[in-house]
Amino acid sequence: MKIRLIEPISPSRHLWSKSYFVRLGLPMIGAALVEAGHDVRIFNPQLAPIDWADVYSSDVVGLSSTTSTIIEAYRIGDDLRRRGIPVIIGGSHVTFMADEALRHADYVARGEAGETVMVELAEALAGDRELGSITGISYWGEDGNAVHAPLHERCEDLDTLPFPDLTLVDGYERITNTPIMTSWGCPFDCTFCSVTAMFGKKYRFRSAESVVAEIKEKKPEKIFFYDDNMAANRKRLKRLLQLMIDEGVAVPWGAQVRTDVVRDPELMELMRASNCDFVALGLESVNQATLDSFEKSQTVGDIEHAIRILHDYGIRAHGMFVLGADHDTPDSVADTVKFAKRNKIDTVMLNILTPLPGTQQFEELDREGRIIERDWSFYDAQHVVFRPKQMTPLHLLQETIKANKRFYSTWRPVWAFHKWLWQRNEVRKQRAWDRMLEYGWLWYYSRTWWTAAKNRAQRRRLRALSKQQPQQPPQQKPRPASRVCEPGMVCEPEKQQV
Ligand code: B12
Ligand code: SF4
Repeated sequence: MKIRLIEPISPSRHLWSKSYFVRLGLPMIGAALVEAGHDVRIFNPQLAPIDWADVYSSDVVGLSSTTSTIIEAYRIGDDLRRRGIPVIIGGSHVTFMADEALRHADYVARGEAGETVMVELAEALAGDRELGSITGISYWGEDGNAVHAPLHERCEDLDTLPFPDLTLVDGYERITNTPIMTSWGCPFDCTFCSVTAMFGKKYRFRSAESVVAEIKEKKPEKIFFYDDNMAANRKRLKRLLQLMIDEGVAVPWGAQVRTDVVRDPELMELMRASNCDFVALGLESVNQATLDSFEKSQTVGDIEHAIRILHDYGIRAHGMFVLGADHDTPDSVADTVKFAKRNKIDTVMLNILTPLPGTQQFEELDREGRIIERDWSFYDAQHVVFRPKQMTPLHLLQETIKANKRFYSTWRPVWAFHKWLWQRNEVRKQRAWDRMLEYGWLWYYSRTWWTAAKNRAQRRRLRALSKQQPQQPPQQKPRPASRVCEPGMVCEPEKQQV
């Protein structure tokens, strides 16, 4: 069967517009489909343009999406269905918004196990299987009602999953930082994060042997481990890093970790020895009350300590912050940048708090009537979609843009250029070049944010909203029972307008 898979991108310019990172869901699904004998190509417009002539002649198209890309996925889904091509959408957004997604697709894949769902759907479309036998899928039943099959069981042994096949993605040669995922789920439960709702609180990880086999197969120059919390089990991470060193595949790598990673000197030594280049830290806030409200199990002291130790080991720290929580005041945003500069955090990502479907945060803000934006394309952590408690939405937006400008000041790319110019060591020279491009883009992005029509429109809207009195939260109504609302999942709000 001719199957095409598409990862749509956000409709307008955003923080990640210049990056070549693909999510691994489609390459993994693609690998499973090829194994089952299908003809597969994957498109991600960030890497290469979509070959529409090819897509329009396929037997079925699979779309993968997050909340900020879902509007584009729906647009593509509507177009394909008008042409009579069956469409299935999967990913973290539709897992929690299946009824909404069914208005733009024939099938919706909820939860994990996309690789099994897609292979089984292809069998069903070929007439070799009953649709009703597929778990984790939603579709329109013959009586015109939505059918939500129970979720597929969580994969207990990640070693049984196929290695994501990046070569199926058009333009994959542009991927310089090879993505590899070694674990799913996270034992923490931060209120704003949808990872645990999607992949569970149980930390599941692949064997070190399986990961090293994938590295050997892909022969990367650099690796970005996509794990949400790479060091949630330190013992297994130590085994993996040791094996990477022993097998001679310890290329420069980066990963997302928590600040607690620095508590283990043996692990830090192994990270250095295995060429850990940078870590992305979920720092979230420099306001302790906010950290506590996020249930982050982390103190401001932990953050300062972690940055110091990482730098001692020669590892760059990328700090990811979330701004606009109920305990944040207008000063909190500026304080974050001061803190980041004082502690010499190498790069920062200043995210505006974004209530994502599936999270406790979404539930709460929706219940309190504080969600002010229902266009999902604004749910990219660079726009304000809710009414903050201690400042106006416009204030939060403007302060965040200003803070970005303050952090990514002109001297950063200039300094990196200077280092590149005078550096004689080839590896360091390349690093300085990469830094210059990164800082240059973030400098440019933070200064031209307002020039995008979409962003100007949001500023106008927020300005108008900021003049209005906050509305009283609506009377709480019990949620209607819905078959799609399963344990750990949030039901769709009734008033969704997509
Ligand atoms: C790598 C990553 C990134 C990369 C690349 C992302 C990209 N190209 O979009 C970067 C760093 C650029 C990034 C940026 C952002 N990210 Co991100 N990211 C991830 C991360 C850590 C891994 C993604 C991945 O490969 N997962 C592994 C694969 C296997 O999972 P998957 O793609 O979901 O696929 C599974 C199922 O969903 C299903 N499936 C998926 N698609 C399909 C399609 C079909 C047809 C079928 C049948 C099944 C199916 O099958 C797979 C399992 O078998 C995830 C967290 C996570 N654990 O997934 C967050 C995550 C996807 N990101 C998230 C967010 C919020 C963002 C940002 C908005 C945040 C920000 N602060 O900037 C931006 C948005 C960027 C954009 N594209 O607009 C959220 C999305 C939640 C949501 N509801 O949308 C996640 C889930 C993390 C979280 N905190 O909750 N991200
Ligand atoms: S923010 Fe990080 S630590 Fe918290 S639940 Fe999500 S993945 Fe886990």
